[in-house]
Amino acid sequence: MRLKGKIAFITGASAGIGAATAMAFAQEGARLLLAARRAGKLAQTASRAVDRGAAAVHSISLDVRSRFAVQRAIDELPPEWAEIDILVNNAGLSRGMDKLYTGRIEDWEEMIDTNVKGLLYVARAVVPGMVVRGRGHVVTLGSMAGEMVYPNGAVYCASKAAARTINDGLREDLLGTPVRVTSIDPGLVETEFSQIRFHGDVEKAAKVYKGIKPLTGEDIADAILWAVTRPAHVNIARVSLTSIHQANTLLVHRES
Ligand code: 8X3
Repeated sequence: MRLKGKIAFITGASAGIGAATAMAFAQEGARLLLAARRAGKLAQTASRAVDRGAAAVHSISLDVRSRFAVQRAIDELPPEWAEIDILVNNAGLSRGMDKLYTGRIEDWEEMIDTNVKGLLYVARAVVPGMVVRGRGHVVTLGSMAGEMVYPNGAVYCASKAAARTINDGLREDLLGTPVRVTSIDPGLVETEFSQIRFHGDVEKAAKVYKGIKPLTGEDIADAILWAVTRPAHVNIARVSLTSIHQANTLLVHRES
């Protein structure tokens, strides 16, 4: 029960890493503030989190791309939910795998609006309260893609490089406060990620993980839980993790 009494706000909580983090935190007795666009899926995550032991769950249907919706969601939290201890700034996605000079501009907008601007809007709405209360931890979901660009992925990789810089800048700007800032930077994780990238093409998505044992959402949730349960004076700046079958974004070993 290492998160007993703590309020954790998780964006993109309806599936994947967000939902797995909700479960990991639930098992530690956290109070979960869960946000996602898909209300139906979010309700399922919420009910599973209650079964796993969450002290309480409050769900918000939210698209982080809307600056005003994000601010309103935070401003209108019931008082018993307002004092967020942990923010898992997780909502993000990839769209398309194309050469930069032929890419769909709609895909770019969606990635940049979610992975960069959405990340900023949520941090901007939540962090001031942490500073005032003198406690808090911000976890940003970065990616190995933010460390090394791969062909046909320039815009996604750029959005994750931006997340990395934003996370580092936030840590600098919070120096002198007790608020901690961590980036979790995974390689290949098998979630809905590739299906969303390929606009629902399940076969194409499956090929991404063919012949490897990819990381799971639970593996990432485990790293997040570790980072947020260190002693208060320990700030984990970055956790970079891959499957044993991946060395970096360009080098993957596939069993045939
Ligand atoms: C996810 C990692 O390599 O599939 O951010 O882009 S990768």
